[in-house]
Amino acid sequence: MTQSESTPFDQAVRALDDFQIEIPSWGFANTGTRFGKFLQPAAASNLEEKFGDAAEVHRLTGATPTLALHVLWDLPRGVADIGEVQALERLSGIRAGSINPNLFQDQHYKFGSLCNPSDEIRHNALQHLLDSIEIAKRLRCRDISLWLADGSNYPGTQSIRKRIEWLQSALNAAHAHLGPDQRLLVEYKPFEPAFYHTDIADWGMSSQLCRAAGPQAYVLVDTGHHYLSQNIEQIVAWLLHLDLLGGFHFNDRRYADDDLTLGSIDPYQIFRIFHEICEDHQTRKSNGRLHTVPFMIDQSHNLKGKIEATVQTVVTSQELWLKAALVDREHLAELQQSCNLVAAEELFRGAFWRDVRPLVAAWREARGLAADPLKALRESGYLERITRERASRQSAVSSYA
Ligand code: RM4
Ligand code: MN
Ligand code: MN
Repeated sequence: MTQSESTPFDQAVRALDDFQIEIPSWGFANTGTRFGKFLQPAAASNLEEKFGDAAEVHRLTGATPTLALHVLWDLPRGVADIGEVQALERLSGIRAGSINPNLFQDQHYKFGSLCNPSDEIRHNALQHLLDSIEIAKRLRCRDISLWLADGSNYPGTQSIRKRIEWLQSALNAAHAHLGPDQRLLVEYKPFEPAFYHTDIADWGMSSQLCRAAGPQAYVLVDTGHHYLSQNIEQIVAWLLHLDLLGGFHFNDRRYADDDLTLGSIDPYQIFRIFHEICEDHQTRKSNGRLHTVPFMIDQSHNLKGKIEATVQTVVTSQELWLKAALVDREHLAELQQSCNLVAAEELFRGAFWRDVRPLVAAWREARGLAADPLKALRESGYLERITRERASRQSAVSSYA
């Protein structure tokens, strides 16, 4: 059956059944800006609470079966904490998702981690990366998501060339430790915390590092990690073309790496990215498990309630995904081929403006989920309960800022 022969509801069911998005454990913890943290009484302050919140989001949305973990924040004792994670997986029904090494918070990373001029610090950083791969292996997690804060603040203060070599040899060594089902995802970011040069500043550098490291290394695209007005969907199209797209960290921003909720500033951008993915799904045969592109959320909910913000994000992503899935790509291809510009743009824009919320609600009801997850969250009493339980024991929790 072609896309035009099935009903919109059938198409919606297929698109939404297929759609999953990974939520981050740090999205439930107290986070802040470099100016400080505002604590929320309902914030999760241990791993059990993070898994509990993740399970609540999954119960409400049906789309978030996995939770991304940050090693230092969630498994501070490394492999020794694996048993606790496994117990929480069983208890909550949520699986551990991508494993994020933390190579940016320890004091000795002041001048970098895998690119630090000190042999000893580079060695320790690599060891942490290898430990993270081991953690992922034992938890049966496919992906290790690597983000480095490495870079420098002033011209002439570091050898950019030497740092490339150090970085490449570390990634090669990490790649050699991957299990056959594992992948190393390499994230890029043009600036912050370093403001002169960042060692993995863009998708070109990340792609090159991945290609040289080996076939199980892929590029991770964090939507907040681009210069303003950069055409992210074009980068996505290129990475798909090169078979190097490893996954996404979704969030939105107005200025820099703002980590605002997905689609809050520019929903059209997420729609355009999803369109590229949908087009790719339709045109290529599956390459097997190693190649499926995971959608992940990387957000910091400083002002909004954390669970509400997460549910809102998941709901928005489902709506934008469905809009993109319903683009009539056969017709669009004809219009593109004949350079019928206005009609092509109107078809594309029309899909974006289409109100798919009734279709998403119908899918939810068909799947036994709440038609309106945010309303269901408010009515569930969950927020009141965790606020009561957690308010008295808000302690310092490790997370960023
Ligand atoms: C970075 C990057 C990473 C995330 C850290 C906390 O900007 O997006 O993915 O782990 O923030
Ligand atoms: Mn990220
Ligand atoms: Mn970021």
